[in-house]
Amino acid sequence: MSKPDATATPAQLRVAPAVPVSAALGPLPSGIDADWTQWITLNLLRQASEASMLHAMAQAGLPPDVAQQALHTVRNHPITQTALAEQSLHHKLLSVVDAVQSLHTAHPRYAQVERVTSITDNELFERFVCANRPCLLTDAAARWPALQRWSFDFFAKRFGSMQIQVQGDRNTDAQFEFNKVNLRRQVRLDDFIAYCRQNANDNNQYLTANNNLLRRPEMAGLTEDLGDLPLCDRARAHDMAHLWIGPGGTNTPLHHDENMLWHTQLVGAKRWRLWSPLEWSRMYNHHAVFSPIDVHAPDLQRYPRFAQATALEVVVRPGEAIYLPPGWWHQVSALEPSISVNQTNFSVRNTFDYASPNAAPL
Ligand SMILES: O=C(O)CCC(=O)C(=O)O
Repeated sequence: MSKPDATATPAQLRVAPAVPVSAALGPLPSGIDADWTQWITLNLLRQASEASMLHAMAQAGLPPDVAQQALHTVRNHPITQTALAEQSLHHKLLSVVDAVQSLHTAHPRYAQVERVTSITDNELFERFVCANRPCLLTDAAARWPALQRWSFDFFAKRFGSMQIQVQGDRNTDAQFEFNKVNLRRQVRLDDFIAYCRQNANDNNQYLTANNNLLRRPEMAGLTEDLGDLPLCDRARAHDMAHLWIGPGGTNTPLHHDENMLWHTQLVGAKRWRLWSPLEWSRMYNHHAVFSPIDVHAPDLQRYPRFAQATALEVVVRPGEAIYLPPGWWHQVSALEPSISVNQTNFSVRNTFDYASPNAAPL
C-alpha cells in the first residue's frame, strides 16, 4: 500500500501543545520505566479516568506524587498530544457509526433474528448479505444426509480410535479462547464423545473449528453428507467446512470473524448472542478479533459502554443454520451436547481486508 506524504511543517500541524518541548516533558520520575510509560499512554488513548489510573498505580506500589508527575509528563508529551489529536479523527468516525447504529436499533424488530424458510440465493443476497443482517434458515439441513447420520454414536463407532485435537483444560484459563494454542490436547475420539454425552454443563473440553478434522484422510468423503446452502459453493465444502463437537455448556466467548459464514446445527441446540459491527465503540476490541467482555457477567465498571449495546439472541436447533455476516460479534453457548458445522465457502466475495492489531494487551 502506498504511503501518503508527510504534512508540510510543524506550524501547519498545530496539534502539539504550544509549550517548549523541554517544559512540556520534564523528567520522568524514577520508577517510571518504558512499561509504565506505555501503560499510561495506552490508558490515556483509551480515555481511562485519571482516578482509575492513579488507583492502579497506587495498587502497584507507586507513591502518589510519582504517579501524578508521571501522568502529567506523559500526557503533555508532544507525542501523546499528537496521538490524541489524531485519535480524535477515529472518534469522529465512531460518532458517525454510532449515529447510523442508533437508527438501526430504532427499528421495532431490530433485536430479532429473522427466521426464513427455503430462501433463494437472490433473496439471501438482497435481504441479508447486502443489508449485513443475520438470519436463521429453518430448513437448512432438512434434506442433508448429515442430519440423519451424524450422531455421537456415528462418530464413536466409525472414527472412535482416531486421535483428535481438542481444546482442553479451558477451566484453568480465564482467557481460554485467546490462549487456545496452549490448550491443545490430543484425545481419542470415542473418549471425547463419551465425555460430551456425560456432561450437560461443562466448558472444559471442546472440539472447535481449528481442528481440521474433516480434512483428515480417515474422514474422506464425509463432507458429501453436507447438502446445499444458499449462496454456497458445494464443491468447496470439503476445504471450508469445520466440525464443532462438545458437551452441553460450552461457551465460545465474544469475538467476531473476518468473513461471513453459515453455522448449521446437526445435534443439540445452541444459543447465539449477536452484536452488529456498528456497536464497535461498545465492544472494547483491544486485541485481534476478541472482546474481553464476559457477556454472562459483564464488568460494567471496566467496560461501561457495553451496557448500551443491543444484542440479538436466537436458539439454533438441529436442522437449522444461522447466517452470520462479516464482522458481527457473537457469543455462543451450547444448551445440550452438540454437533455442528460451519462453512465459509460462499459463491460471492467472502474475503475482506481486516487490519487485526495484535499489540495491545487485553
Ligand atoms: O458454536 C460455537 O461454539 C461458536 C461458533 C462460532 O464462533 C463460529 O462459527 O464462528
